[in-house]
Amino acid sequence: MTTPDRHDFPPGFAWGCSTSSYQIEGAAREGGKGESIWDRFCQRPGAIRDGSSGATACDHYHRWPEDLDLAQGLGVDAYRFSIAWPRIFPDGVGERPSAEGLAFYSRLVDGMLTRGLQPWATLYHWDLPQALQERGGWLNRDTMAAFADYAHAVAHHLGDRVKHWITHNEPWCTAFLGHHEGVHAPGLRDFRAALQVCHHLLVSHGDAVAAVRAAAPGAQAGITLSLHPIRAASAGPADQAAAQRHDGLRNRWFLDPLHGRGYPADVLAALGDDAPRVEAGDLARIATPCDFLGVNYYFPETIADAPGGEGIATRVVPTPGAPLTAFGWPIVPEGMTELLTRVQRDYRPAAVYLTENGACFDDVPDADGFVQDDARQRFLAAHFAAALRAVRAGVPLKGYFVWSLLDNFEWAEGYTRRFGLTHVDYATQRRRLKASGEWFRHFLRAESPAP
Ligand code: IFM
Repeated sequence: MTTPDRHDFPPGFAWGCSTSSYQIEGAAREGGKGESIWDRFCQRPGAIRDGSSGATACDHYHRWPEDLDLAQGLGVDAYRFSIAWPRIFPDGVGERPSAEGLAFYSRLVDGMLTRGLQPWATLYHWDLPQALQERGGWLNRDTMAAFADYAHAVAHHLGDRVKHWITHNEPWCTAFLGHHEGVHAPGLRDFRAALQVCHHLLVSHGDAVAAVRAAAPGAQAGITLSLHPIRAASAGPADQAAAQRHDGLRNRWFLDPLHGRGYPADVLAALGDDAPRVEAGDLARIATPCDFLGVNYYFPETIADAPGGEGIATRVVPTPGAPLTAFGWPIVPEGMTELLTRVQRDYRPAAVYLTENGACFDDVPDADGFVQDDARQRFLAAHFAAALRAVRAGVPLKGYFVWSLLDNFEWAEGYTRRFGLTHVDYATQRRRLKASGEWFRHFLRAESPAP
């Protein structure tokens, strides 16, 4: 497979990199910020692999000019970041948004624009104000209204400069990792609750799209889903049916209602009494037309039947023949092409952006602090080629954001997993572009044929 050149992609194709507030900002209690569910969850013994938290993270709250310089130095067109809701409404709701919180993001956005970076703002990348969690969090329908108010407030203040808005990042993770598996904040283990949360997230997405459009006419709005190609572990009927169920809850549970089809009937049947309570008008709100679909692609899942298992009774088994990242995720670039062409065939979204793709490897800095991460470079090159194949197959793919600009706080894994194009020495906060970052820079400048 030859590595594509930037010029192989259509004119105007947006290249970018992504981050999120809790994973990089730090300054957990500065600038008037309220407590988030992640601030609280990290205090739970055993919740985070290395016992750490995002309290300091990459100290981006103070070092953002240097970080935006790094993004500019890469030569990306766009920078995807997220806004910490508790910086804007420390208690989740309120008469007025925090002037200090808005001023921080206003400076950040101005910093992007002066560096020629198109700002892409995500409204919810998992840091719910703890005050709202005390009132039931995403299980409480009032949180949907609070989210719409928050979305309106930030779009009102930043919408003159931010033209691309993402409502939720990976609602599957919020719902199921946070409320069923209990490995993400708020750490609940209740399948039925997770499904209800998921429904509220989707309704709140539609409401937030409307709020953003009302506050910032002409803005483009969409949602980012973590999607996975699903393969059955065997040709046997039980595994085939399990794969169908798993695809139902992982992918179609989101894609179908967002595209006006309601929840998939086969999944509703599999869920039985666990299915969420849906009120009149909810499905229409979820189906609020979007300007684009954001897709985060990391890996496919191979699925076996798990009779008597929790939830929809499926289990993920190793994907045959696939090498693994340091996180144990199978490396399958062709899965990206398969996923994108499937989304296009089945849903025909107006535009698609890969809002995250990247990989974690065991980076080892040399004596000079430089990381020669050839594996990440190969990973990216292969996935860029897979994206190009999707474009050539007719997918309206308009951009690709690499996860991530910086090594950062990887949720339950703490600082043990590094996804950055830039190495961060957390003791000194020194940043240093990795070999993969240098390769990406060459690719973006189309300076020389990529190896
Ligand atoms: O770090 C996360 C990000 O917050 C959401 N998408 C997946 C990334 C890697 O796990």
